[in-house]
Amino acid sequence: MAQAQKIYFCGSIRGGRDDVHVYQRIVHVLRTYGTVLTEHVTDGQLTDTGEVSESGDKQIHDRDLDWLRQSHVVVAEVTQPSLGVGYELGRAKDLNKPVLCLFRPESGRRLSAMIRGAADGQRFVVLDYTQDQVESILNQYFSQNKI
Ligand code: 6K6
Repeated sequence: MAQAQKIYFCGSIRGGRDDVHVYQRIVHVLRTYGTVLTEHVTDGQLTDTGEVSESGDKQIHDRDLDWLRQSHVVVAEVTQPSLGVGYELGRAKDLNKPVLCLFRPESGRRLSAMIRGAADGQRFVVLDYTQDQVESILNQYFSQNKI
């Protein structure tokens, strides 16, 4: 797979940072498939206030949307509910980007109907998984989808 492929990874920041270790594991695998534009989402120093940032919110929003437009594929960890991730997924769907959403039912949560209900099994895919399946699920997705 070409390293030139640009991957936009989404994960909760102000929605809560409990799953940052899962984001790190996912992004570690994604790096083998291309360039991850949003590595900052895995920053272990970043709290749910986003205090590490010196950028204003408008700059964050505009830069992220620019990256989203440039991306070839969007991968989102959606277990921890996040307004920002939901917004990114809606924009990605409108841009007709290939989207993979990953949800862990073992969290005890139920995924929003607006995300699960958006799945079409092709362009917008929602998969339930456990952490030990990260590698196999991503390998399968990227080998089946010639993005
Ligand atoms: C600096 C270093 C790390 O984070 C920052 C500043 N904050 C953000 N920087 C970049 N992207 C952000 C930031 N805050 C939210 N986002 C985007 O929204 C990310 O792409 C995430 O996928 C998503 C998280 O949204 P919230 O609502 O959980 O914050």
